[in-house]
Amino acid sequence: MTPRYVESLPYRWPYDGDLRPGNTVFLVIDMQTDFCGPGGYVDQMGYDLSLTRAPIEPIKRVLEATRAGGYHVMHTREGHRPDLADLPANKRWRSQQIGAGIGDPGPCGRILIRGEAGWDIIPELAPVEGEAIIDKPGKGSFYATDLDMLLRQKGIRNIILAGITTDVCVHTTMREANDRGYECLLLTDATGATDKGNHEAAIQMIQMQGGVFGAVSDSAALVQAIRPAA
Ligand code: C5J
Repeated sequence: MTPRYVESLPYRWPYDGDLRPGNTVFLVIDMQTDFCGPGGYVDQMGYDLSLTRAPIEPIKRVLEATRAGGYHVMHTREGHRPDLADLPANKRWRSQQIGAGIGDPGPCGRILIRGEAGWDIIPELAPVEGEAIIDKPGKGSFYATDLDMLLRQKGIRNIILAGITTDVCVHTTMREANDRGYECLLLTDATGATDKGNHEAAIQMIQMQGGVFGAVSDSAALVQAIRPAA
């Protein structure tokens, strides 16, 4: 095997240079209208949508490169059943406190409910044929989903993470993946949070202890690393 690395911090990723289309997935987390579109959950809470929309263009570029290179691509969506059977009472109560009750009607349909307009992935980043979509009720993409099973069935060991929000669903997923032995890379410009300081802190945390959950890089370095040799 010829080793292949992405320039990243605090180490060149992946740790052993085993970066191939067959063992690597680009995982795009929760790029749903509810998190980055007008009238969605994040908008209803009053946060600055430009922060959660910033990763759209970098994600597009990485999608183009990973699809062209034959890498695995998967997407996640956070959301709940229409009868709210999978919505913990405390999660619902907390969302109501900030004026965006999960399950309540909003401009994009019922907030964070499966099947509603606000819950779906934004058209710019729509999955294409063959790309798995993981529907999850929580922040982490492994909890109460079949993601781990799909990854193991496909022989995937490396996970490149993008999406929103850096400090919540992306970080929780990276931590879950790291504990399961996956080799993780977070792309800083292909992620975004509802607060700039929290985005930066989440990136900083990963770089402690020699890469406590993996490594961080950006979309340009990733595209460069997987570009076919001329
Ligand atoms: C949140 C997410 N922040 N996708 N979800 O509730 O990060």
